[in-house]
Amino acid sequence: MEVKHLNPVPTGHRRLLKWVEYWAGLCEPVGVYWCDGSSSEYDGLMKGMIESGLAVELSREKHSDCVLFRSDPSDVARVENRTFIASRDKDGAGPTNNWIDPDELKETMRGLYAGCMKGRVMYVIPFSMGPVGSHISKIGVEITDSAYVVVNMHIMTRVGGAVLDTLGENGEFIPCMHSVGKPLADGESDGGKWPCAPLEDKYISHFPETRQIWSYGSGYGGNALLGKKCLALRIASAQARDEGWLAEHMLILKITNPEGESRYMTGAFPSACGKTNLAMLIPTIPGWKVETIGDDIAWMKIGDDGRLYAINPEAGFFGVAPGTSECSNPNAMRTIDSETIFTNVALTGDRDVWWENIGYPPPGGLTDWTGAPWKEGAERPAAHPNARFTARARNCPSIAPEWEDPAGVPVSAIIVGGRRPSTVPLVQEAFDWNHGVFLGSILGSEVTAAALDIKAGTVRRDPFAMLPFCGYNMGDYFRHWIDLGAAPSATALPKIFSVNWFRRDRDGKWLWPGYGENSRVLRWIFERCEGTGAAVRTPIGYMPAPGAIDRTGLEGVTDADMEELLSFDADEWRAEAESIREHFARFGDRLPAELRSELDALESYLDSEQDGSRRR
Ligand code: O2Y
Ligand code: MN
Repeated sequence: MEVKHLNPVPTGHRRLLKWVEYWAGLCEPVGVYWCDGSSSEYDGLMKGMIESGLAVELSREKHSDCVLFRSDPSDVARVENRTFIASRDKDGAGPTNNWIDPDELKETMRGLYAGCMKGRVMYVIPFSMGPVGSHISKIGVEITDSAYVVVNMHIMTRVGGAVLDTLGENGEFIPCMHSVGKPLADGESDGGKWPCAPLEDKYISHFPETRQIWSYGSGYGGNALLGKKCLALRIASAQARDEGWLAEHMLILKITNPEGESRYMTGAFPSACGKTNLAMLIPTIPGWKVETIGDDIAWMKIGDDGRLYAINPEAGFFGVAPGTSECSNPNAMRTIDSETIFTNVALTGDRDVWWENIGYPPPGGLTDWTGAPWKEGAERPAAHPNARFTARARNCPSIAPEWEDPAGVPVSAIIVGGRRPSTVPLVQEAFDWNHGVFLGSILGSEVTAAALDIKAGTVRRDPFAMLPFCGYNMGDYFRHWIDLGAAPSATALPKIFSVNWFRRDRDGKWLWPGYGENSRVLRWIFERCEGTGAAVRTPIGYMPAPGAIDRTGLEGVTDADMEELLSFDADEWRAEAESIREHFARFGDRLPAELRSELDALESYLDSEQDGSRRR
């Protein structure tokens, strides 16, 4: 079938053209539109969506160039149980991923894709993850039938002509296929309704060996903006393993001391641990400054000087709105003042946005995220708990000037942190690289929701916060981290730290205030990298020596609190070691011996502590 192009074809890249023609033939769109990433393209698509009723333009006085979308109630988040890693061999995906045979999956999905774009435009989005032309960046091309996806990709990635120029006639790109899975009959329109397919037809599929992404049925976030979790984490993690670098679910921040010396740190945190807040933190300690390089993903490569260099592959933030406030994250509040797409937040009578914990009470006349009138005291929240803002990194007041440096920034410290009410101290430094990998591999948060049918107090392990994002066997992922540490070229690797902002006392009270006060911990990490911070050796790592965490001006944290925050309880760690052994057992013989040795060393210390001989 002849493909109808709605605008001039901007590339002579034969493989790309053949790929687009193949999908156009199968999906039967009304035509193919090549995206150029321009502001006129963005404005035109947005205007169309506002006119069709899919989007609401917000008041220009409150939020300039901002819109609100409301998704279908069945399409509000990443769908982990419909996310697949289709490697040839089931062990390639490992015990933590959903696996389907790639041939079988492709057959099923081709059936779904056949005619799925009837009545819709097929958009082709050439995009770069990372600054265009950086040796760490990668190019992707997303096909989608969603204009919502196009405008979000404009913000989250670098789209357009410069990408095609870099690609040339034969360059490598990662093909990303997406459809909302809702064909239109003749004369039918969406009528302002969010198009998507039922849950059982949604597929977020990854083929790591052939570096392909096929997504069907969802128009939301990580399921549909394929540069983010699908490419920059699941596919990139497999590429990184093969090419000797790291694709990680980590923020990147820059911290500068009063003398003007700067260090860069990356941080892995599972969801709901305040990762975006930390990336945009305003320090409470005088003279210190934190700037943002990225809030979600870091790609890291060893440089010629043996250090690890990181880039943020993204160009925007897809942040959770509920909980974001002037108190929790003033920099995010400024970032979303303009050029922002809100999804599933509540709308005020004067076309402003509102969400739970925004820092002020709900004004009257609210419309909730489903489009229904909403009153204070209602059982359902006004904003969906996973409501999002898509905002430009360049609008963030704390963005570092070098955030787009193609060379990346040299990383001094890698931080891992979960949500642990007990056991894990406020901060600890790994003894060495392998011990740091061990700390990353056991990262997790305590589960409180009884609804999940999990015993309260159970730790849900989320190694390096990569559980939903590792595109291959997690045992091999651990191996890759260990091997990278042993690479002859890796002569000046970062130190690795574990943090826990979420310790509680026996009465359930938070022991640490968090937010801007976390700068006190970052300061200690900074000083450890400089070789100045005082530390004591404990069986679980180096911890701040008494007084080494600057508490000047910090109210509400007593000496006793500090002691508890930095304590090591052998009984708690005995239970922890048992739980780690169970966690490690999942990976069978793919678990690196080095990690087993780390656990053995911890357990042998705990045993000797019982008989008084103290071995570690
Ligand atoms: O629900 C979604 O589709 C988005 S999930 C997300 C978005 C931004 C940053 N991180 C995440 C995540 O789940 O880690
Ligand atoms: Mn994330």
